Amino acid sequence: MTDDKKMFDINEFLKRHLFVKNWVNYRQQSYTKYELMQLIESVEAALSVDDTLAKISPPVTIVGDIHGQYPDLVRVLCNQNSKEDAKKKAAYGFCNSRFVFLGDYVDRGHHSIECISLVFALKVVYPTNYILLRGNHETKSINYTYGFREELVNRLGPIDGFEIWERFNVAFSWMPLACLVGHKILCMHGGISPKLHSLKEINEIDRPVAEILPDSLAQDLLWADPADGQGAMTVRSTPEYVPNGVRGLSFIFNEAAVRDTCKRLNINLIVRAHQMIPEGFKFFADQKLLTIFSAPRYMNETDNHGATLRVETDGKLNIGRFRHKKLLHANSADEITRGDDIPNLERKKSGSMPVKHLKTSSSSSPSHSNGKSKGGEGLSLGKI
Ligand SMILES: [Mn+2]
Repeated sequence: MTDDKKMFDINEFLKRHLFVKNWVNYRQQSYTKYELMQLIESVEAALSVDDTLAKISPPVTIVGDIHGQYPDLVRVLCNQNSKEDAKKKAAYGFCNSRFVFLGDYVDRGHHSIECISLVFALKVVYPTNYILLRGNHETKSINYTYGFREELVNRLGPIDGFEIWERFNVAFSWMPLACLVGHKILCMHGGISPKLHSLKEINEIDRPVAEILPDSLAQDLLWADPADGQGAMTVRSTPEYVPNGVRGLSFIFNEAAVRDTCKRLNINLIVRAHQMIPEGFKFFADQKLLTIFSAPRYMNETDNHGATLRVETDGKLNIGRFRHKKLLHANSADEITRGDDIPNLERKKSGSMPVKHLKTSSSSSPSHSNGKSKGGEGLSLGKI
């Protein structure tokens, strides 16, 4: 047994991902084949415990596309408190909050391995607090092409990199395809489907789903888009679903499809990701569908916000928006994360590991206190 095989410890692995020094010039993690294989094995066991339609109760934070933007992911994880929580000095952060991720952790950005390793480690350490839904980029045919495979091969070599890429895709096949938050909010990566008649049908999709088959319910959950901005497809027009010409597969659905689905499934809101939104979030169909996108300054090309959605216990919704870090704080010093909260590690006394909570008032932080002025005003799902 080599040294690296003796050393793998999931808590240390998690800690090193969250205690990142100097955001601006942060260095990427380095990985061994052995630890990634161990991580994948552990996460498969944790993922398989969730139903294909996972369930979680509020309070919970829902996060959209990440796409390899590691510093932005860490900020999302470490800033999940509202101003009310801060006043009450409530515990917060990645170890005290529940999260639903809507998929697309990998591809596009430069740190797919860090992003997927971090969320996988969180799932292993806090299995009931983290729901990791599958996005269309968590499929082999997509992440072969859009960055993940190339990143693994470049960093781990052609043989090990390719082998680990194959293993990651097996883990992806265990990810749930949708999540029900508090009985009334249905989450998925892409959208709804003409094949979705009851919530039970989602659970009837057996995992592992190695391949997302054409014209399947799974494909629509991962790929469909709302008709917003599609012009010709008016609000009440039929058909409710038309072929998705932009993606070349699945459907575009209209407002009537959203209303009918909510009624049929007895839900109040559908939350999905999958599309870059300049504001970070966008409502559709009389606020019955919400798109959340959590990769600010996507691909370093668009000056978009990121956003996350916080669902409170009483059903109130708060949307937090945040900017890409580099734009606002080009000269910022080290930023401290909650690396001291890793379980089974002795908690450091004050001074030895500084814990400086990020300011919730800053627009660079995904604070949820500003949801009111950004479209969240008066939003409540009531009892959920
Ligand atoms: Mn997507």
